[in-house]
Amino acid sequence: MLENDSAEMGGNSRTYLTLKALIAIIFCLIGLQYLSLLQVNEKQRRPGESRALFYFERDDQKQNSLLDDISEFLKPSVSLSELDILPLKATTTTEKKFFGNGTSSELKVCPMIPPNLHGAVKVQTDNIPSMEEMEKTYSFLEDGGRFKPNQCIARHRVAIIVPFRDREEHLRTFLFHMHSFLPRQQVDYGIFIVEQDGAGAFNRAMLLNVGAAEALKSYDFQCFIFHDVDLLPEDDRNLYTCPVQPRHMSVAINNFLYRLPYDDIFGGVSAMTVDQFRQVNGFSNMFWGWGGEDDDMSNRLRQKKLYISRYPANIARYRMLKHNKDKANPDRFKYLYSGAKRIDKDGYNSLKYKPVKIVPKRLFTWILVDLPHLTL
Ligand SMILES: [Mn+2]
Repeated sequence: MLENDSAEMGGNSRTYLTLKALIAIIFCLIGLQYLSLLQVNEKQRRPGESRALFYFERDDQKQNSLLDDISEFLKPSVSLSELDILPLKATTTTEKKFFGNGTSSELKVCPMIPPNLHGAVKVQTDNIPSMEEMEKTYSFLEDGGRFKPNQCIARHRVAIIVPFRDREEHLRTFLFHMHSFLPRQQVDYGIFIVEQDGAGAFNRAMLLNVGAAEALKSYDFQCFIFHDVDLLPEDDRNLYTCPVQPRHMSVAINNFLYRLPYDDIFGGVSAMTVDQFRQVNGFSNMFWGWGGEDDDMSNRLRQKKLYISRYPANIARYRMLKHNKDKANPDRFKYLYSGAKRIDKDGYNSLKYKPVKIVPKRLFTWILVDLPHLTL
């Protein structure tokens, strides 16, 4: 009897202990989830504090003191004037110093980490100046929306390729933001706005192929950043440099609650070197209407043993501009599933198009193009 009792007792206290352990584990998990939420919401940090932090560094001090993180929310928010978006006045004076004696041969390669980053930056979406006003504001640009730093030799030559149609206001907002955002990163860049002529179904992927082809005709770019016109980066540590592996950049978008919708996503904003782009034969030309083309690229990357890389979600943050939903392409799944068979014959090597206009404007290179429906 006694033995039985004690065995029962032991059994009971064991279940009781397991129960306690389970409850403890659940609380731990809730705690961890809460901490990770705090990290995603880090944008409220003051920009000055994050200046020296780079995307691959851990902000250890921040990790250590959770209270610091919380106190950020209690402080009054930063005034907009503190986040000056135009540091270029200062650079023009150093430019004179450099080119005063007529030689640029003493220029050194730019530092790996651009020295004048702000961290979180202001994203202005209303009261955007007209194109003419912006041309004055950004008079340091060269024709074609080209920029290169003049204190050093840029490490990256980047073509920003933007598919476009009927979004004049978005375009102005985009240009206004990007030409203040990118020069601080000391990249040698150009912005290519590739506009589809006519009112037929939009073909984003083919416009990206056209942009890549035209960009390479104009300059020795090392990589492309394929960029939707309605996405604006919110943190300048999100470097628009050439990636080692293809980089998906629009990781955390406000409209998606700053969370990655799915793992293989490659749409929105993404960077590839010219080599990687050639390796996968560019984008498919078969996706007419909304959707599918970015997932097809994702499949192409996997097929050619390339990997999608990403910056952390607290840095790769974007604001999406509001617009009406486009009509989805009902055939997109059909082409998506048969993509593997087409990779070598449908893409950059089969691209045909009629350029209607190619105009190097001050703020961007405008490529107006008539897209034919290609058959294989
Ligand atoms: Mn959009």
